[in-house]
Amino acid sequence: MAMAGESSNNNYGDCDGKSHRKVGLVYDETMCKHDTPNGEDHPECPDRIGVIWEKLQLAGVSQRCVVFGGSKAEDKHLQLVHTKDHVSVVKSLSTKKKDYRRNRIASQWNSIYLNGSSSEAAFLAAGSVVELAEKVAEGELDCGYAIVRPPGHHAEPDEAMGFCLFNNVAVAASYLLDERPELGVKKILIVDWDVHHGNGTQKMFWKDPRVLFFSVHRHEHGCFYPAGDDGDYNMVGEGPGEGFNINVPWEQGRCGDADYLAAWDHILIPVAKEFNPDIILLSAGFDAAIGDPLGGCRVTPYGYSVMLKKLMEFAQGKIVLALEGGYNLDSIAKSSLACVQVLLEDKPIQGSSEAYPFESTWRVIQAVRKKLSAYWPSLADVLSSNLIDQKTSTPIIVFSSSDSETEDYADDILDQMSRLNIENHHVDTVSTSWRRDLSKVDVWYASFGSNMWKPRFLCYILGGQVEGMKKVCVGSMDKTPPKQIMWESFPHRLFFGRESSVTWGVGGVAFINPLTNLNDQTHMCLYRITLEQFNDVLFQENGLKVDSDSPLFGLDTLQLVEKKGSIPLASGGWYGNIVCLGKECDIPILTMTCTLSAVEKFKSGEIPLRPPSEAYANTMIRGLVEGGRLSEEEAKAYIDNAASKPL
Ligand code: X5A
Ligand code: ZN
Repeated sequence: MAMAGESSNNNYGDCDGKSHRKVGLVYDETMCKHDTPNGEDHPECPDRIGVIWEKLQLAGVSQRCVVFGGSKAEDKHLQLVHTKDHVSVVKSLSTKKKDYRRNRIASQWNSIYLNGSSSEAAFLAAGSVVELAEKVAEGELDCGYAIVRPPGHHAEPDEAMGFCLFNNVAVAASYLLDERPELGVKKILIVDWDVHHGNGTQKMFWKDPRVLFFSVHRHEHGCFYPAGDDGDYNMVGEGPGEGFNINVPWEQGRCGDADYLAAWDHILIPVAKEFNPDIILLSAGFDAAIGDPLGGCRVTPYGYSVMLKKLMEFAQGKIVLALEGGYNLDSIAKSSLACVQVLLEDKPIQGSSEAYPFESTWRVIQAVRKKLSAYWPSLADVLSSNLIDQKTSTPIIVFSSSDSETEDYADDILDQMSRLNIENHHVDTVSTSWRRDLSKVDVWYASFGSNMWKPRFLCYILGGQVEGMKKVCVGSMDKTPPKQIMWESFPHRLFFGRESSVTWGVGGVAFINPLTNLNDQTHMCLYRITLEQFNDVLFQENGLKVDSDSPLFGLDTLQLVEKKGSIPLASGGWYGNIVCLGKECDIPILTMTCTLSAVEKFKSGEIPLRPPSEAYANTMIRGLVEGGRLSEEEAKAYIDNAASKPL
């Protein structure tokens, strides 16, 4: 099979001397031609693979991989898992001259559209996964990612379904086992983290102990697509394949990193150790990603990278990702990039997620472990109550996530916030219900000073004080810890000023200039909290009480700051100026600093610039180091630099 792409694309050896893994990528524009017959919008759209490819190129990672164009699957390989009939029906689509003939075929299947290029794309998608899996199995590549469409995991032996025509991953698995015995692949682990159950793959290996199929999916007791009992945890396989089919069926939406990683740590990873696969094929749908319009779950790029990294400990890292679903273009591009960076092993994984699994998640995990412990002894232990006590109970749903039946993509949070704003306006003016309203909106609070150290920030949420603080915090009314934590850098100037503060005593505290300056970069730790909690942080930062009748910063002000970039509030405190630094996952990133007029006073010397006290600097250093952002030396140098440069 021919190598496609620019010849410069095979320089997988690094110029800086660091060796990283030989990672294969398949991308072929031809697969963009599969589209709806009349150009109607559809979530499984041609741009999906294009945006992923573009992201990998812009990030400079595709250039460090071995890139292949697609290759078409052979009929006999497709027939390892599909009926002869199904293969020939899909093949025949290309010769049909009229749309209505294809539409007739499409209408006999569930959730399928077809055009004149669907057949070619389907053969390419399957063939590309086969080719990539073959190269990884042979050792020519260490691992790889096939950026293909149409997806595959819903496709059953004799029918297309759920946007899938051929079961790409299943074809590749059977090819390795049945057609290439000399490669020595005897056991394959298929992991399916697409938000939907991989019903097709499950069926194809139902009685086959050579393939361990693991699918984690939103199930909702059989109400989520593809509805029914197939995705239930009781479905463990049959005959010689009994015990080699594992379903983790979420009872609810909104599952995120914590839920998925709990399934990894307490089900998949122990079983993978026992099974000891020769290669892993990953049905890598990204529709459980935060922001996905169909999935309604919340896995972050960081979550995907940790899940992938954990799988790379098996089969000497031989792993092949094949794209399945994923319908938010931004989310799938970012998640894909995070995964390829893990495949390249070129830097430690950045980020953290702080939320706990849902109560329902522990219930599901316990049920799965109990059912499967008959086949996998490592699942037999009862999980400790300390562990399962770490949970988040289900919050009130405001931004309801869509599901398969409604397929409503109107999850534009801003849009919803402006609606909220209108609906709640008169309520706010006649009562003090601001807390209830603002508790329904999430923001990222970006901290650049002592709050970068999580235990110090948690004083503002849970109450209390940490080493070096001279004052106790009361905490916020809603004591839920941040739902997520993330690090980013922003083009603002960090500086330290004031003679002393109540909390830290003598020495300057951190500010940023509200104006952007592309020559400066300030590290910030982002906490995902509610707008209600943000107000409580703001109250405490500015020495005010949290039992106020009105918020300092409400939905109207949020809209304004998103437009204007920064707005001073009537708090009179040092941190009463709110700055909007942008958005992440459609959620605004806010920070608090001094006003522009205060910056002028720092510049003129009317208020002194002062380096921070040792206790304050140490708190910042702990934040930067424990958050994985900088080494201790780098953190010290970063603070020294900010404290010594004139404004
Ligand atoms: C591959 C994939 C989803 C089908 C949903 C149909 N299919 N409502 O994510
Ligand atoms: Zn899906």
